[in-house]
Amino acid sequence: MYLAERLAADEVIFTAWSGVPDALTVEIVASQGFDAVTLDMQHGGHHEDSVLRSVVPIRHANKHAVVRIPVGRFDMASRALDFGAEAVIAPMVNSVSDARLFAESMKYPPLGGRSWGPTFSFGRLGGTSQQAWLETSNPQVVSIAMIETRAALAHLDAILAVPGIDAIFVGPSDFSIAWTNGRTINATLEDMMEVVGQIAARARAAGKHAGMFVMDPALTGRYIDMGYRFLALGNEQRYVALGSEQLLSAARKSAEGSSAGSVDADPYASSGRPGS
Ligand code: 3PY
Ligand code: MG
Repeated sequence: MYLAERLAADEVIFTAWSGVPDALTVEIVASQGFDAVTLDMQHGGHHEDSVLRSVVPIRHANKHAVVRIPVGRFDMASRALDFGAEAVIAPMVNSVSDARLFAESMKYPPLGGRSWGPTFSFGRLGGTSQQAWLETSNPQVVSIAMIETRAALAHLDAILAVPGIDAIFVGPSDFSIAWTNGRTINATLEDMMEVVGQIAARARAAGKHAGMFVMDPALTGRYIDMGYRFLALGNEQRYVALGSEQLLSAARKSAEGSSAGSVDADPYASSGRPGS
């Protein structure tokens, strides 16, 4: 089933977030319990070549491949689709004109201006004939515009009304900076929850999907109740940190009182991890 069909059925989709530009790492991420994997070209290390290669293990794991392009790089949106992505997330869509350019790169005519050439995606997504591909691609690819500034909020209804924009996705870190006029970076800021809820409600009222980057997994239920369905969790750094912490603390706990006597404590327990 395509991601577009699952969103249309109002399913909750959990996407992993990958910033390590390496198909072998993406293979490991894709084999976890997520529904989709998002390859991040904006703040993550993914680039054209790593996206081209990383879609393979994602498809092999029967997951949906999603790509977040860098700001304004709508040419990469078409390329991500040609590589086999089912959805593209465009950051900082702050105006109707940004939204139009994005939609233009995602959809074939007459809806948009996407150029023909599904060189890799045809095989990777089970294309049958060129004619069928032309007829089914537009509804099957999902254009996701990020709402993460006050300008985007001011133009939200007009952005949602752009034909070819299928969903919005809130970037809560950038949005918190905007919401507090540059004073705070806090993706879970309680003060912005009401407007975050209104964004999802307006998207749904316009017949579009809503997505959210979930920084605190305990907020997941609240976001779902607001109407968010496409939910992004973590990145490789976080998966490794959480998994290592769980393994090591279980091992240390079991080692206490063993014949080894005491074991070294977490070396970073008091000083914090490098880079954190
Ligand atoms: C943000 O929170 O600003 C994001 O872009 C999340 O990916
Ligand atoms: Mg952002």
